[in-house]
Amino acid sequence: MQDQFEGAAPAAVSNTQDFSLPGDPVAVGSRHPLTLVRNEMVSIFKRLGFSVAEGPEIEDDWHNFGAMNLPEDHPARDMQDTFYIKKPEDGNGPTWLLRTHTSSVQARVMENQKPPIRVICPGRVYRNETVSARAHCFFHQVEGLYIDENVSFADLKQTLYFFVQEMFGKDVKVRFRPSYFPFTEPSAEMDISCLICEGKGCNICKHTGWVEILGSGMVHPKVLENFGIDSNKYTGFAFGMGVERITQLKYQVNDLRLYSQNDIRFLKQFTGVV
Ligand code: 2U9
Repeated sequence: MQDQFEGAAPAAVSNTQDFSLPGDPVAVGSRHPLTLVRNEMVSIFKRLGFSVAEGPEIEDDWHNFGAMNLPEDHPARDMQDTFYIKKPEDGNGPTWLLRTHTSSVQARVMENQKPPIRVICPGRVYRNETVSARAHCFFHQVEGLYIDENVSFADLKQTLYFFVQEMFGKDVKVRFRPSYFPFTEPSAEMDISCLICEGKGCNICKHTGWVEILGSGMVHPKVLENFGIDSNKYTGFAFGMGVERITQLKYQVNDLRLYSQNDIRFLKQFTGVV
């Protein structure tokens, strides 16, 4: 049979419809602000040679807590803070939970790769919190891990300084404050000069001129040894930050609930932002 389009006469031209009129407008969607900021964070670290790893949101106790040097009696392990799916007392077998940080992904990377390791792990994490403007039962993190010979705290500082300059501009100032995390020693939190008041003091920075944006430190030797990495030969740094926090500072979003309410009036403000 002859192809009906080949050499076929043109279709009859309708005299009741004007095909030259513009079509009905189609609403154009936009990327979620957390996706935009996550992508930007990932792109900055990729430029520094980090690769991206992802892992499961449902984790076992070892990858989320044990391997990270969180002792049995650490408060984070409490039912109040962690969503348990199955505890050992529920029956035989391992404890299953919703990961409380993406460190569990770095743990899986360390299990499967030898140093040098340079990886960032973006993803959703869960904490058993009452939902409010300032807390949510899930949020998003980007964590990083760099292990090699001769990695120092100076490397950590320079990497994170590069990150904030790319993210917030060259005028941003940084400061490190000593802190404590079971998985890093020494540990430090990093503040940046408040972008809203430029350090003069406002509600966002609680009139200090500084806002905290991340936690970091040198990987605890016990964590390295948990994965058979010789802590006399290798050192490493790690960091973790909340994507919601970075987005709050970049776009002045002051209620965490806005991120998951799907209110089109909120989301459409990001149309056109790539
Ligand atoms: C390995 C070893 C160490 C990841 C780190 C932090 C410090 C930290 C918080 C920031 C705000 C979580 O989103 S938040 O609530 N994170 O302060 N995270 S060091 O340390 C690691 C990770 C993996 C193997």
